[in-house]
Amino acid sequence: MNRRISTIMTVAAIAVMGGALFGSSFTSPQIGGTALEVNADPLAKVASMGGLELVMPEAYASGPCSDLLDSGRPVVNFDVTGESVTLPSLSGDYSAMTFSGQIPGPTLRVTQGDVVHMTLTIPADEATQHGNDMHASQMSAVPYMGAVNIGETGEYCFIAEVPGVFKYHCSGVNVAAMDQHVLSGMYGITIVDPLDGYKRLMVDKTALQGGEVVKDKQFYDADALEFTLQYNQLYLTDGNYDMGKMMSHSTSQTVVNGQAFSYVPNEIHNLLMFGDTGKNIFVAQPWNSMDLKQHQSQLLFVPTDTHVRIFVENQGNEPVYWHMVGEIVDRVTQANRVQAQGTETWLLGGSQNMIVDMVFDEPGVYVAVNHDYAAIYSGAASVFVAGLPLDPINETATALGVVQGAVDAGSYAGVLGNPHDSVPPAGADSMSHPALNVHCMCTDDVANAAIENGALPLWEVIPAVLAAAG
Ligand SMILES: [Cu+2]
Repeated sequence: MNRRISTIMTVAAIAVMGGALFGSSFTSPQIGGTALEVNADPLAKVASMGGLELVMPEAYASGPCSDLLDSGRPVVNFDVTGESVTLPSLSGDYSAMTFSGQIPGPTLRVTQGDVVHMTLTIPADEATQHGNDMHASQMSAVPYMGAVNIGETGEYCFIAEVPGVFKYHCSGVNVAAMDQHVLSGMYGITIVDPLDGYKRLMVDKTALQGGEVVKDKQFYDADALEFTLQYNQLYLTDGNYDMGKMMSHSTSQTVVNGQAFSYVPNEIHNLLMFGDTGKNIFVAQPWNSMDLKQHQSQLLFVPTDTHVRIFVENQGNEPVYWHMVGEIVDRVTQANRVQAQGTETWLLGGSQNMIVDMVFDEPGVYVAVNHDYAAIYSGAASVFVAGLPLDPINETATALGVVQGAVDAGSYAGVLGNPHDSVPPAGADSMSHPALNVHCMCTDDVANAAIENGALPLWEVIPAVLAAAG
């Protein structure tokens, strides 16, 4: 049974129990009376728990791992840690909670039918227990889910039966403070690729034929250049999670892949465009400095006339009205079933996902937004540059002798790479990116691991290139 249904049944069971005790006069103030000897204000208790308090008979039972690991299906191991760390935000450093030192947590990618073997380790010096609720699974919350004790490792296994994008998130301390843990950064996605691969993409076009306008549908192979965008909110007061702001939906910052304005120009692009690090080329560039290293904002680069696939998840508390300024979304897919084609905007509620397929027709600068103005102005603006539209950069790149890489790639990713945290692990239908640069809302350890895996630390590479060019 799905664990959300199981939670609903828990609520139903409480209601039935209350009804039996109080008959038709059952009201919530009576629950708070002495008869049940529970918290005087159940709603306050639910609020302080961050959800419903479930009774966990065994802390993190092993689940069906013993059966599934030997089932003959492919097994994909997914090992994460639960770690509280300090990370930067627009309003200064804040107390973040992470899976494996990064926000979002690592992206898990499997093929439909694979067995996922998840382990969650809580380091001995961590301040709190954590859990992991993976929406790609279909298991009861009890007994397989629960808080993992400090200094211990929990595990569970499941078959990824349904293709698509699925959130995973910390379940707090047996649901207590779950809101704090998730909204402080403990979330990520599982991508379950369809067993028979992704569908080819049809794009509506017209053509002139003998003076008449006729339909001219364009088809693109399933292979695509892929990105992930995950939306959430930060609710902060003095660098700490503020539950009151969450309850009143008073967003402090809207984050995309863990950072407000994560994919906008920085001083590198200022320099390439204007020869001046201080001349901003976008309305909001809060992450300009090379000193910010992996936290410096970066741009997303794509060639034109290329199938682009974006895995989008709303991890947060507010709706996401997903729109690409300057383009039309050619297709929206959920669970490998097409939901829309040729749509301007698509709405994702909390814990909802989609796969966007689109082709950028013309060279230019496009902005993926949550078309809620409060969200745009608080961080949900992610800049895609399609093709090679920025002549000054082309000239600078030519002068530096690096333009050929961009021309070959059809995008500036051939010179600067794409931010590594926006690119999912490769699947069967993935096009490879020409290069990746190091960008993440993550610790230095995570950034260093990305460098070891070949991603470019632009805060070192660019000054070196410029110094070499004199
Ligand atoms: Cu947690």
